[in-house]
Amino acid sequence: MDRTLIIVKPDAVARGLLGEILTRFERRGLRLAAGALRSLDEATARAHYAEHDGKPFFPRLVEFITSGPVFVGVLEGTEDVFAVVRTMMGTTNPKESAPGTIRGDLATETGENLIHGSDSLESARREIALFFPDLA
Ligand code: IDP
Ligand code: MG
Repeated sequence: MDRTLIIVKPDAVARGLLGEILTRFERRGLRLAAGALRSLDEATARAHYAEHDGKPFFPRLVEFITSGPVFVGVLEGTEDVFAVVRTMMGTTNPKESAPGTIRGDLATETGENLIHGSDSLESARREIALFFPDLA
């Protein structure tokens, strides 16, 4: 069974959208294999987003993701679950996200786009190992 990592970002937790977001995945038929509220330290945030190190938005991204509690979870329930989750999230820039997606229904700004989801099976494996080493 494939698994994928989600992070419900500080903006979503602060806005009280954690339940709404998890409900969408559960109603789709996905299950939480693990999950917890956490406050990410800078080293973990930098490791998680290492592919973006050096980009103009990287410092702000690390500052944002460490700015408050996040919910880190592992979803499972179907083959290519990462792709199902990515489709449900919507595009990175919420202004372009389709209605019906999490970002398209609930967000407007790229810097506060509510949710992270692994972008491939390889990314999912790496990210799950970072946050839930017991599951890897
Ligand atoms: P994704 O979250 O849709 O996979 P990525 O390109 O992996 O998008 O970027 C990671 C995160 O970095 C985004 O979700 C967003 O929070 C932030 N980000 C990406 N591009 C920009 C940008 O151009 N300006 C500000 N923040 C950005
Ligand atoms: Mg990404």
